[in-house]
Amino acid sequence: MLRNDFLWGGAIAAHQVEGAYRAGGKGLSVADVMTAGTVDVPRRVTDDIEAGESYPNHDAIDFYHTYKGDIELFGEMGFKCLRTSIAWSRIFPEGDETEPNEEGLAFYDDLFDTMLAHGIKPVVTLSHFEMPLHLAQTYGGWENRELIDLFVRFATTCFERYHDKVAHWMTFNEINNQYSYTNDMFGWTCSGVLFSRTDDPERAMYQMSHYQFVASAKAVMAAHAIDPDMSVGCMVAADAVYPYGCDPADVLLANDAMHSTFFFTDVQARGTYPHYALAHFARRGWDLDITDDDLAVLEQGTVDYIGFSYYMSNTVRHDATADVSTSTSCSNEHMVANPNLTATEWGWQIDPEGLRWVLKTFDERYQLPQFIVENGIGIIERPDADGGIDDEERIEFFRAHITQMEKAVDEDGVDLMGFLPWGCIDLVSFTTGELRKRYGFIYVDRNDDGSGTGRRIRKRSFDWYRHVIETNGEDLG
Ligand code: BGP
Repeated sequence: MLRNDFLWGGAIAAHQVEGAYRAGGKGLSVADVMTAGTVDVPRRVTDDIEAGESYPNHDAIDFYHTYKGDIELFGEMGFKCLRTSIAWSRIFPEGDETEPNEEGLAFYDDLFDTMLAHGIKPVVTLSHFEMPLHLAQTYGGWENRELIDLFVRFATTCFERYHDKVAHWMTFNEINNQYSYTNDMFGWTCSGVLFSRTDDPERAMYQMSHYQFVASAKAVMAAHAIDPDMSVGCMVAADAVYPYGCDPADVLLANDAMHSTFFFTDVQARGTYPHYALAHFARRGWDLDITDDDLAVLEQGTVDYIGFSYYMSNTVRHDATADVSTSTSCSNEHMVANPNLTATEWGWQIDPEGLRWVLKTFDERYQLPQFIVENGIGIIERPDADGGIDDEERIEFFRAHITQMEKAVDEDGVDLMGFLPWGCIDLVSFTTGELRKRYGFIYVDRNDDGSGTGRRIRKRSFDWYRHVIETNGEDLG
């Protein structure tokens, strides 16, 4: 049985929905210089906004202007909460101002008030792939230690302003994406750095992660000091990694591959660097900028819960090699397809039991509350002749994942706070910038070529999910 106050809801992120990229005094963010891509063509990061290029985050689904109606629809589904992010560049347009932008703060005041008026608790990510562009271009992104204080200023400003409206926070979205240091996009979105321009991308990744760990821990401490009722989690992309076979080489490889997640949760949940990481730093001969003061901060600022996204599992085989430099689904060069699973059109392997595996594994490792803050399936959809959208595939996807989630709670004793389907309203894909990769219970009539009325249409899954929430997950239809 799920707890009575189980947080059913949905998840979105500022840059993937809001649009209005110049409105209300907003500065440019790293997302504003990312072009549109596809599953085969990676998004490009441009130095400036190039004339004639398509930047899908500039308009997104125009949530900045439509949020009142959209939130009403979420309320109709019975959402208990909605996860979104605060665009850092709405609050500190350049990132290094000493005073925040009041217009940006007021926007989120009204957004959160609107949610609360519908009985929807805001769950907020502070940095979801949208740091101010100025910090990336002038400071060198998270390679620069100064970003710690700038982030903490931003975080503190938000905690002080919204503590009576927002109880659940997360610091850095999918902080572990940058573990894929052969892929420029992930360095850019997590840290404002193009790995291909660094001398040693792997070292840069660990150094930037360290500064973010310190910034995150300081934010946790600040939140607790401002209002002890606020809880702050980490947020990682948790993809289960399986050995392809029982060859011990595969098993060891899969175990190591999980460091792409555990390295980040180990530091943020336990407050110390794990032995395998210290051994790795020593083996590489790196002298990373990690001070004794930093280590003390990490120990004090451990997170209150593990927030994570779950989309797929991956499988590794020691005698296989894959090109992962543009992969959106795996950071491991030994990745192979799992013959037991099917995959989406974007190559993401569908594995509901992998969600239970992740929940069990985190619980056994940390004994902390967990929060599934993203899960979902991207599908190409179009309204049928009657104007409706019959998304049975999405319903099946969620039915299977929620079933496994409930087993993890009932049979494995996992302490679970909530479940938030990603992209509860269609939005701009992060990895490809496409709108055609639709995740929502609500269809948005907007296409990649800019056409469409913007009209919102309830898909069949809309009523299905409303019923799931109504029965607290007892009846999955
Ligand atoms: C996660 C991100 C989200 C989101 C989701 C789906 O990596 O936290 O921002 O977009 O994945 O990915 P995509 O949009 O590429 O399908």
